[in-house]
Amino acid sequence: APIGVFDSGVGGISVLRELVHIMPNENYLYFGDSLHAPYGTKTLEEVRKLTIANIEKLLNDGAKGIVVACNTATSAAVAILRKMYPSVPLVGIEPAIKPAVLQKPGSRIVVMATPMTLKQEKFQKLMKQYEKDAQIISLPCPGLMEFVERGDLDGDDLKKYLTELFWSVQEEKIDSIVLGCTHYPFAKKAIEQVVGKEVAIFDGGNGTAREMQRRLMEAGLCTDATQKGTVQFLNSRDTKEEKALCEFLLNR
Ligand code: DGN
Repeated sequence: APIGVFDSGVGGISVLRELVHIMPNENYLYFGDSLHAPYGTKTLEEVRKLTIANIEKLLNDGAKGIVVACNTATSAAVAILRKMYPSVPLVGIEPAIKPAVLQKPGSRIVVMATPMTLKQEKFQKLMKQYEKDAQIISLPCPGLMEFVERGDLDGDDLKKYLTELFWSVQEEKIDSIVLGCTHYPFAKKAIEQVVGKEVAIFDGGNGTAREMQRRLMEAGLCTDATQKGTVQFLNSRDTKEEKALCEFLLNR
C-alpha cells in the first residue's frame, strides 16, 4: 500500500522528496489540492474541511499512512485529525525552530510562513517554548506560495517580492531563516540571493519524513519490497501542466 502525502498544492513535494530519499522502496500517492490553494489565507473551518476531505480521499485510494505536508493544514487541524484517525500513522509538519535554535543559540531567527500558520495557537506555543533561547521573528509571506505554484523559482518578480518582504526584518542581522511552509524550500535559492549565503536556512521536511518512517516501523507497515518504489501524482486541478510541474519539482 502507498504512503499518502498531501498539500494545498505542489509545496508538499518538498516533503515527498525527503520521504523518497529515506524510504526509496515505498510507493507514494501525492495529492495536491491546487484547486483550493492557497489554504493560508482561508478560515480555520475551511482549512479543516479541506484537510479532512484530502485525507478521506487518500485513505479511499488505499493509503496506509498519511503525511500532512502542509504547515497550514497541520497547524489548523492536526489535533482533530489524531482523534479522527487514531489507528492511521499520521504525521504533520511544523516550522523547524528547534534545529535552528540548537544550531545557533541566542540567534535572531526569522520564521517565514503563511499568515494562518503564524496566527495559530500551535505556532504561538512553539515560539514561546524557544523565546528564552533565541529572538524569533515571524514573517508572514502571503503570495509567496503562488510563485511556486506557477513554477517560478528564480524569476525577477520573485526576487523583487522577496527583497520587499525582507525590508521589514533586515534592519538587524538575520542569523537563520526557518521555512515554515512546504512551498518555500523550492524558493530557497532565490531567498539566499536576497538575504545572503551566510544566513542558515532550515526546513522541517527531513524531520517529518523521519517521523513517518518511525511511525510506519512502529506499526509494522514498512514495505519489504527491494525494488524502487513509485510516485503517483494526483491533483484537484487535473491538467497536463500541473502533472509536469509536479515531476519538475520532485526532480529539483
Ligand atoms: N504549503 C503550505 C504550507 O506548508 O503551509 C500551504 C501554503 C498555502 O496554502 N498558502
